[in-house]
Amino acid sequence: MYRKTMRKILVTGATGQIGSELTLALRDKFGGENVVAAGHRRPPSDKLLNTGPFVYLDATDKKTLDKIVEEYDIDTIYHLAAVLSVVGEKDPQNAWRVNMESLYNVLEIAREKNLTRVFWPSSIAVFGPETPRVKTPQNTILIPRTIYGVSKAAGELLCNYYFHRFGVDVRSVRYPGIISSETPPGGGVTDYAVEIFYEAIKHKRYTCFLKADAVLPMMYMPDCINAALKIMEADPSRIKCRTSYNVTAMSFSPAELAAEIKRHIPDFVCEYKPDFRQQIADSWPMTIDDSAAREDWGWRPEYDLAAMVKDMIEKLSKRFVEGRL
Ligand code: AKB
Repeated sequence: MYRKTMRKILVTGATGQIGSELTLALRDKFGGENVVAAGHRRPPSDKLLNTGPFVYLDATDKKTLDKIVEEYDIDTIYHLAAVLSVVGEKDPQNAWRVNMESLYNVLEIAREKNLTRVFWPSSIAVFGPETPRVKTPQNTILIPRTIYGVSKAAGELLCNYYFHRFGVDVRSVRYPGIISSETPPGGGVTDYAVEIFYEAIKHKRYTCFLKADAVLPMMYMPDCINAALKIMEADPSRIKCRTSYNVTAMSFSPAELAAEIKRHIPDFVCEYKPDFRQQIADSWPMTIDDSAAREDWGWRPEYDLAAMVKDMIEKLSKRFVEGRL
């Protein structure tokens, strides 16, 4: 069993939106000392520092990555460090370098040291304007228009190659936009769906950078974490797709999200001033077919739009009242 043979986990990008919560979930499950958090761009939270080891790591630096894997006897890596879609377009050369070099380093170390397992998130950004936008299939056209999407599509092929050529047990899901209350996202198109909550609670107003009817696939953080844990626990025979699995939980437009928030904050007003980010949203799917993930390893999300909004507002309102927002 994976759990019994598992010794130590390394999480790169542990101070980011997903990493900050996934690291804590892994520490709960496997013990704080067994989960090493690595980051370098954002400062680690007290919670991250107080619940287990923290190391400074730029995952494009293979020597340091290698040293950490040796020192902590790591056998499983969750490689989350990445430059996202909007930030990536500001400096495409850097986004390609960071995203590809870090993934290559992780896969090479997994091959050289015979690591047990690697998790690497892909994204709906692998799709492009030629892809069917409704119920986007698992196997379809991947011609992304952002450098982030290009690096994710190339990364999927690299993971598939390392599995078939070297037997590296790397597993991946294509995350949609992730909504969370703990750590803000780091520069993507779907960031609006987090910003809107902070502004609604603090100022009762939000100006959205996407059009009112720009529907995108989304997921709440508990489901995002569950997807990573579940695919990593599945028996290898159940992972039939070695590029990356489509996963989704809900799809909504900014107007639908604003209407749901208004049910909790009646005087909330949302305005729309679409900018260059709308063009990226237009190239991404509206809804996703994730039946392969459901059939192969039992993927099933728990949160829909109403449940997610209720939970976000409860959590952020509490922080606002306590002066911590
Ligand atoms: C982004 O908007 O860039 C990310 C993503 C969908 O991967 N949240």
